[in-house]
Amino acid sequence: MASTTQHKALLKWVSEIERMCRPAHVYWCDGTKAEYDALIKLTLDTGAATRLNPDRRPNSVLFRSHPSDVARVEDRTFISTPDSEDAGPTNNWMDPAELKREMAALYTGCMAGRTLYVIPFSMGPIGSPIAKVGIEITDSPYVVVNMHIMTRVGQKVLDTLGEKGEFIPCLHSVGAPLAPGQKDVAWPCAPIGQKYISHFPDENLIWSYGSGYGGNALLGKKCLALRIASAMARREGWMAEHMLILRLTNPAGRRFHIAAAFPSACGKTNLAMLQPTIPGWKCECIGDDIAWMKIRPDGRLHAINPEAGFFGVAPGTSYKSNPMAMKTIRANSIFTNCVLTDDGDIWWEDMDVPCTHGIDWKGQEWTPDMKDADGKPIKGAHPNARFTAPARQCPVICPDWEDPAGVPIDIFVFGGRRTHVMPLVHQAFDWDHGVFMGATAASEPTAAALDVKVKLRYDPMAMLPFCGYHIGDYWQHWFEMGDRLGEKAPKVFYVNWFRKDGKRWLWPGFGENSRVLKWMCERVEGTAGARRTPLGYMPAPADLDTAGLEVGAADLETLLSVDGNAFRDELDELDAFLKKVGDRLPERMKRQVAAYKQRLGA
Ligand code: OXD
Ligand code: MN
Repeated sequence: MASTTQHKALLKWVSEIERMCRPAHVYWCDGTKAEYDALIKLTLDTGAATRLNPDRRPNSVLFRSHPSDVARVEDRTFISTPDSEDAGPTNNWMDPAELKREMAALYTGCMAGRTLYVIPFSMGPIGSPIAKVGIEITDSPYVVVNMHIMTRVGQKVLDTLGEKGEFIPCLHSVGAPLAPGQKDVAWPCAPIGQKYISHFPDENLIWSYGSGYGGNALLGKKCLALRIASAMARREGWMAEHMLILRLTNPAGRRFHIAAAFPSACGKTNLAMLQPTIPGWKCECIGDDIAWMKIRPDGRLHAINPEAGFFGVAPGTSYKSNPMAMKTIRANSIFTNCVLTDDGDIWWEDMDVPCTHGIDWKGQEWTPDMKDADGKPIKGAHPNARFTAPARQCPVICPDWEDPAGVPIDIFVFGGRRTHVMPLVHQAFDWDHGVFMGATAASEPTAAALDVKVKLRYDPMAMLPFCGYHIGDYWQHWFEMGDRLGEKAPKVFYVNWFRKDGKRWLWPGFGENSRVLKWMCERVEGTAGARRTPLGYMPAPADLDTAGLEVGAADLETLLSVDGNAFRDELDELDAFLKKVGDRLPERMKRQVAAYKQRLGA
């Protein structure tokens, strides 16, 4: 399609990029179903995608990525501010002029033989006071179809933009130009050293090159909705967080809105679609990954989900762990790096259904008994295999999930994956303590990032790979938001669903997590008991609703107690982490650390 906009700055930017990238064609996306269908057909015709059996998985396809392009590349992700100090110690920094020079050289002619797609998209319901418009330019049809699901794409966005509206330019190329007559490969991408996921927060600009996968390429998600948005949010006085949003309704009909931050692949999608096991409680999903929150005239913090779909980690998703996700992906979905079964459906590890033979994510014949040279089982699906599915297909999507005004947040939850030490749940004494809890959240690494080799990584507010500016300034922003919210600030909690004793899980997780959420809601109402510990308020076993729960008393005691020695042993690591923040470590954070050490008797 040709352009239908009169927005001069947008037309100028697109023609500049066209001159630099030299595509064979330019196509403006209109966001229609016909366009989606035509692009899916194109990927099927070129062999990039496989159509799944329509009787098993209607209107759905499977892609296999290149084995070098399977996850976000944190080593190749840059926050490029004029002053290196402003990117802070948790981001890779490059000088903007130098980075642009290097990348422009790569971008020059990089779309030869390909189509340049212009994708107008809205993060957030179109017209919401919290929403933002982005324009992604990409040479990947895979990106276009995924953006159709993950964001609101099309003419309506251009109409909202008018002739002068503000947009965030997002440039993406897979970095694989085609010479005349050269046949394309199924998953074009550039070698790892040529991949760049670059952000210029001072200009609200994103340049991504060389990868076609997930957060590296669907630029509305991590790049815009977290890295660029977090920097904008600080400037403009709101919050862009790596948080799911859910509504919990108690038997009396009172609603609680919870926003929860966990590092990638720690069960956010499962929690977002939780099915409570306790009678009378109802849970509805608003978002599974990102929350944009503003203080509204009622003085409370209101959240929207800027996305329109789920880009979820597939392995581990099953009718047991997340029945609502399984129902969401029954049709109209895109799968990446899953097993193709003999009956033309998809499969992955821990799906809880048998698969005796299929084609694995690398396109090879696969059976579950296959072993690698070291005798380890060969996985059929990549651990970071994904599904992309429209949020509206989720059976428990909240009727208000697209309310432009958002929902008022009562509770913030932080957490991570820790098989030892960290108890099931604790509550912050106050807002500043909650900021400290979020800032020092830690997790064992997962498969969502390629290049994380440490045993335990501190992941402040689950934003370590996503905060678009100095982490010390980010914490200061959190403290200041608390000052503005005062008594209306959400109450802050910390959870860990992942405690183990040897190979045995101490806590059953999934739907049973509703018991922990119930305690939180009762704390907000002031009806549940708690004991004071060095970590914060914690439920005694009797404070938690354990009716019908199959967890032994000894395990519950372990889950709900604090091993002071274990926490004291971690203080050196904590100090080393905080030291890296340098002189932008807020005074209020220092006070929290001192108070924490005193409570531990260290
Ligand atoms: C994601 C991630 O894809 O956090 O949501 O990596
Ligand atoms: Mn995420």
